[in-house]
Order: sequence, then C-alpha cells, then structure tokens
Amino acid sequence: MTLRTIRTRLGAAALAVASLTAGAVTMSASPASAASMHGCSYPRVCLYDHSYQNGNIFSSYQQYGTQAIIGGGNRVDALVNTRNDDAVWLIDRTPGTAPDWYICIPQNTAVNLGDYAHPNGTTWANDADDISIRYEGTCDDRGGAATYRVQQGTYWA
Ligand SMILES: [Ca+2]
Ligand SMILES: [Ca+2]
Repeated sequence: MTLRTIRTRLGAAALAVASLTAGAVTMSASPASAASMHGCSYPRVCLYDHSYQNGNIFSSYQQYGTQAIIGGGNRVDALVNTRNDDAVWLIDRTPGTAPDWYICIPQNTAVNLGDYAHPNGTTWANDADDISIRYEGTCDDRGGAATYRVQQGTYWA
C-alpha cells in the first residue's frame, strides 16, 4: 500500500465519522431534552447571521424579559431556542407607526426567519430589534389557545 492510498482511505474514514456526528446532532434535538441545538448551548436562545444550519451565532440570551438585540437591530436571520419551558418573541419596532410586530418561537424550536412572511411585505429576516424570553413555552394562536407552532401578531408596548 502506498502512502497516497493510505491518505485516501483515512480521508474516507474521516468523512464517515463526520456523517455519523451530523446524524447524532439531529437526533439530540428532540423536544423536552436539556440539549444544545445547532451550536447553541442549553439553556440559551441564540441569534444567527444566515441560517442556523450554516450561519454563525452573533449573540445569545438566557434572561427573562425584553431587551434590545445585542449586535444590532434588523440583523437576525435565524433563531435557536434550546429552552424547555419558555417561548421567545422577536419584536420588530416600527417607530412612528403603531403597532409594532412580534413573532413567537415556541420552546425547543429552531427557525430560519426567511421562512416566515412579515406584514411589511418581506420575510422576518433582518427585521427584529428586540428579544423577549417568555414565562410560557407556547405561543398564542390568536384565538386564545396555546400552540407549539410559530405565531405572529401585533405588539402594543
Ligand atoms: Ca425582512
Ligand atoms: Ca426593525
């Protein structure tokens, strides 16, 4: 066996290990587990440039209540919520025009905001200014019922 052949076989083995690792990460993202997801450590909420699959985390949060997004408004493209009992709201402030808007991401959920239409005619990518970790893990379906689906609505501060 030449050195070149050995290198090729080692490369193939490394690829096989990488595939197994990727599979394990996907499986660990099950609800109700105190687990990290997509590089975001439990019990944090992480914000990403680009997608949560291929992007990078630019800030993370674990305190209840509303605060300005660290790293800038109109920036976030994706969110990963590793928390088991708390939903998260992203709030788009619209100065001079009431109301503001929010999108609610339930517990143990990862979203790419480009997948959600915003009332402003774009998607929710690059719109949120504030973030709020809630005391309940569900979102309001706007009919008064709790749901584990992403929801949005008007936000009267
Ligand atoms: Ca947008
Ligand atoms: Ca905004």
